[in-house]
Amino acid sequence: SYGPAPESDAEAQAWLEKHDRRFGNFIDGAFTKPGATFATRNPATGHELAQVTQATAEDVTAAVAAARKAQPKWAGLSGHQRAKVLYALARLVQKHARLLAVLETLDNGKPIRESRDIDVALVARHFYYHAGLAQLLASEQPGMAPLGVCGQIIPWNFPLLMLAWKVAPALAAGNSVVLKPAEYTSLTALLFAEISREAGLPPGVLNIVTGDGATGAALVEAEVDKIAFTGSTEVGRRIRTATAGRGIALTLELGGKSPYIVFEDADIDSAVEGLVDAIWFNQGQVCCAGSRLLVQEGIAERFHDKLKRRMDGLRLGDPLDKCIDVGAVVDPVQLKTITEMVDGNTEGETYRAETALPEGCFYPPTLITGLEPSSRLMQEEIFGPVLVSTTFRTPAEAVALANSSRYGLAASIWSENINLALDIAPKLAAGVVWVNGTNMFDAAAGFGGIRESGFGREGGWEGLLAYLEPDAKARALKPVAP
Ligand code: TXE
Repeated sequence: SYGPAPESDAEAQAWLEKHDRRFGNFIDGAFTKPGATFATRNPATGHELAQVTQATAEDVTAAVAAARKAQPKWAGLSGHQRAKVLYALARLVQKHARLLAVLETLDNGKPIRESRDIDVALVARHFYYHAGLAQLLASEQPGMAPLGVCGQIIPWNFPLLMLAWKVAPALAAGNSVVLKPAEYTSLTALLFAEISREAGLPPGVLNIVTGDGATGAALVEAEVDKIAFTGSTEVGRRIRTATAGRGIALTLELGGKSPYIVFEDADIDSAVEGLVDAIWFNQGQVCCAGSRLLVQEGIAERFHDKLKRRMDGLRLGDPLDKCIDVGAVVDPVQLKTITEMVDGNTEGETYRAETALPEGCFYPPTLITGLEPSSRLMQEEIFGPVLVSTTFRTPAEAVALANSSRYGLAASIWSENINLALDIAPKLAAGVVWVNGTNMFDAAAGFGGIRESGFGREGGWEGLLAYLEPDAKARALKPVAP
């Protein structure tokens, strides 16, 4: 490894210094004075990056009031006028791409190669795409109206990308937003707030409140018209209960244990390489990670051997190093959860990659073979760089195994026989199915799950419709706060 250039994060450090490494909330177009704060750290080194405000229920109320005040004027703009701002946001994300990517990597621990080439690139794509939809809205969906104020709660695995998935369609449709980033990773959302000002987004249309689950719970209780949540199934369940009966819109994108099915006629090298993306991309902290390998019996041994050799070649280390394949796990709490789940398992055989393991918040790429389908690690989301594996004999058995999960987010099928793949795909209980591929996303394709992976779609027209009311008249009848 060549290691990161020494000046690689100078721009990010300068940005943090500009804010005295203390951040307030972003409400009505300006940063508020920091309140009680907590530290956000670089998980690769343990260093504190900045202090971030723990937003109170009063802060949340103020943010919602600002959003309420700003929303009618924003909705009153033509789609073309809103598109101009969304295009400006997309262009400014590209202009500040390097700073956004480095800050994301510092705060989250993901390899810079990923934040630079995947996260930030997809964020820009998302705003470009939704700028286009904003322009089409009146002609394609006449009579539809925005919901009003949207509360959005996002996780820490793709901090900026999850912001884009939620903010872009909400704004395109004429809603205003109060967004709460995850407590481990607030920094890129705060930088994005600054960028939104530069793009000319009117004050109050986008507000950011930072804090932990208590801030999230306060947002769920606030006078919002919709909650959009991505995170754990457990918190999703709580939010569903809390919003039930209030008549507000809700979308939930929750956990997963997505099957990665390899048939014996698959191109084995490609399927092995695909697994590197499926489970070691972002340290396996991906809701749709291909975390459950189902491999046909006849090739299982050969496949596992090849996979182990590939695992040994993965390089762990400083996420700012462009040669690194696997970065740091987001936080010591998450590392402890992964460690306890793997150490608590007594079944099957555990293989840890023979690769140098840096000190700190790192976990080695791990493969556990020979597990019973009903075992805990086969059923529960680990949300780390740990792949579990079992074998099947027939296509029917593969489908049964794939579907024996409480989740239903994504699935991958690997076979050189397209008839087999197309026969299996519709039988899988999953919101997204990839054939000879994995983790492929686009702003134009709706993404979301079934079963305990949640409901609602993000991306495409479906994702935009989740931010619109079918009948504009219904909206007009709703009481609007002064
Ligand atoms: O998630 P939480 P955590 C899964 C994954 C992971 C586990 C725990 O298995 O190991 O969840 O991660 C906010 N009301 N996923 O604890 O708590 C919280 O502040 C309102 C899968 O970090 O669900 C953060 O902003 N909001 C997942 C967001 O919810 C609340 C991504 C997610 O945090 C809240 C992340 C409450 N009561 C974790 N409590 C995916 N599907 O991608 C917390 N929050």
